[in-house]
Amino acid sequence: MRTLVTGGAGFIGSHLVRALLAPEHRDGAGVSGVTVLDAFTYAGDERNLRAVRDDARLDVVHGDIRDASLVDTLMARHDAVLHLAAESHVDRSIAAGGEFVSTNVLGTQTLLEAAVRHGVDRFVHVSTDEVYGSVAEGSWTEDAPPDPNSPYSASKAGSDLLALAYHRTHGLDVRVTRCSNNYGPRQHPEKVVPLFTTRLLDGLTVPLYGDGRNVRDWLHVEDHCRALCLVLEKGLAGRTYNIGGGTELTNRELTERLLAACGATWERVEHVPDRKGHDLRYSVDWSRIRDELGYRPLRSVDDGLDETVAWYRNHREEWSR
Ligand code: NAD
Ligand code: TDX
Repeated sequence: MRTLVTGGAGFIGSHLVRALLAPEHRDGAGVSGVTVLDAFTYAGDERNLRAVRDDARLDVVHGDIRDASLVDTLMARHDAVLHLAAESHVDRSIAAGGEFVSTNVLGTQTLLEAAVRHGVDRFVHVSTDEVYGSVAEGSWTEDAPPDPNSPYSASKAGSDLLALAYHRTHGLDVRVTRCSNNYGPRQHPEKVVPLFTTRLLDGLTVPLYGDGRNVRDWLHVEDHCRALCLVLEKGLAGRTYNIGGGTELTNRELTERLLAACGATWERVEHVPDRKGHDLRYSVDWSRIRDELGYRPLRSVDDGLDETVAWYRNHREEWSR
């Protein structure tokens, strides 16, 4: 199976490409080769693919998912699509939403049209838990209606619903995943874990939004990628899978752990005005992917965060920009 990974030079995409090319996936997922399609925006980085760039089974195409002609040519040569390319940062979407609608909605629709035209076997659309909006108590199941609050999550909800509509209308084998917050090596330093880590390592202060009581479910990126491989291999057409099972932390708790891992104290925390429309808590019920596909997360947040901080400490050449 020749697989097209959009956004494969980004944070999660580059971990996924490594996972797909790993020996245990050669037979299991039947992946014979991987093509990365990535526009190399500010978030895409050649360095993220350094470990696999000499692998003959990998082809990297610099291009835009909104380029219908390029997408059509590529789709004709692939059996499966893992679609991760997106504008991904909430704060940027609050500052300017245009690229989010253009890339996340129109880009996804361009890929779906081409996938139908070429009879692609499987299309995994990588969505997010943010499409459900905030939940004060309990956890969203896949049946909860989307109720997004930020321009980012609204654009992801649009693309998520389009993907499911292409299954219902055209019979395309679409599988949608909605994952919680990822952390791990090679994440862009705009996101809170690498932002705080790199600033602490540089002796700077870190900006904690509002009262710091917002809650996120933190999942190691390798657990997310294992779940995506399972959905590609064993998922069902038209089905949505929540992916979670990390550890829920308030931003204050997360900050506490990062301060400890970097040998710093609360004096380095700057309390700044809250993010507009800041969602209080995201939480997904991930029993479907556990019961149907046998997924469970393997990484504990304690070890995972410590390892992640150690990675940033030891790999300055990979994140200094
Ligand atoms: P990222 O910002 O690190 O990477 C996005 C990649 O997409 C980059 O390599 C970028 O160059 C590429 N890209 C952007 N616009 C493009 C375009 N028009 N054409 C082609 N390529 C383009 O994002 P990430 O954190 O790795 O997230 C990947 C996907 O997973 C996104 O769809 C995101 O919504 C979803 N997701 C992320 C998280 C998380 O915690 N980071 C959680 C759940 C879901
Ligand atoms: O400087 C900061 N200070 C701060 O307090 C930043 C950048 C963030 N925060 C807070 C806001 C959030 O409550 O930390 C929390 C996490 O923020 P982000 O890292 O920006 O992630 P989030 O907004 O939760 O969205 C992430 O998870 C879901 C990804 O960026 C999305 O792509 C994914 O879909």
